Amino acid sequence: MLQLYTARNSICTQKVFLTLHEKKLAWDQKIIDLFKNEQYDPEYLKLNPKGVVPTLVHEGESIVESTLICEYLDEAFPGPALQAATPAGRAHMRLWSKFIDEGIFEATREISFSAMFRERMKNMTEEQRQTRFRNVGDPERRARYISTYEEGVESVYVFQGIASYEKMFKAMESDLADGRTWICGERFTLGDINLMPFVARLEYLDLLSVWIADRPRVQAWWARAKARPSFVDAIAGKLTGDEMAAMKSHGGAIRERVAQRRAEYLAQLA
Ligand SMILES: N[C@@H](CCC(=O)N[C@@H](CS)C(=O)NCC(=O)O)C(=O)O
Repeated sequence: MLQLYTARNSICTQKVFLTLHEKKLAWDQKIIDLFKNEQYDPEYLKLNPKGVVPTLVHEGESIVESTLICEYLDEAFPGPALQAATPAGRAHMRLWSKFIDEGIFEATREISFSAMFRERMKNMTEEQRQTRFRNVGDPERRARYISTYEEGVESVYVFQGIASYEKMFKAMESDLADGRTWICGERFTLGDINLMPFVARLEYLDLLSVWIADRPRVQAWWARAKARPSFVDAIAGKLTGDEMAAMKSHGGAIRERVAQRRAEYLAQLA
């Protein structure tokens, strides 16, 4: 049996859930409470030395990194092929994974954090907060964390995140311009799966239209993506009404400023 370590509302794990549903696989899951620092438990660190979720354990092997887990599941199990059919197609598909792993994941973390988790951290004691900052081993990640906690949407990291999303949606609109159904062509692939949770997060934060109001092809792709049964099973159906309402109200509170910062970025390019 596949064993998946996850956390509530973990965006990286949503990619894995989508893949599991598309491949029609069964799994057992163990919830890691990130707010209780369970990701730093020495036993868990043996499985995932970075102390993050998700982690997949299959036949005694621990597989980490959500993009790699999704590729592993597609290759290790039968069911619909979720990778492009040709080497060139797969290289193109992995460019979308790289977009996510090398920019959009951080962008989403900063934007979500500035909207929501920051508020939650304000309710911690100073000691709890400092423990949380200290536990983030990587100094670069810690600096981001502290900046976004202290400055919220004014943090330079949030600005970089807003710019990363602008580049991503621009590239999507351009690739979809030839009328293709999915991001890599007519086959639904891990390229689409990689994008979906991140687009969903912006939608739940009531921020998506800041980037896609004037991008009809992305809008049409998104309507197709969220109509897939796997989206409902893996993402929408797993969120409670309270979680949805919290995301909408926290995101809505920074929406105007996010739109202004996007305009500032576009003005810099002009
Ligand atoms: N590149 C990793 C990122 C994993 C990651 O950062 N996961 C977040 C949840 S989506 C996490 O576990 N954060 C815990 C922490 O930063 O303490 C992947 O795609 O698996």
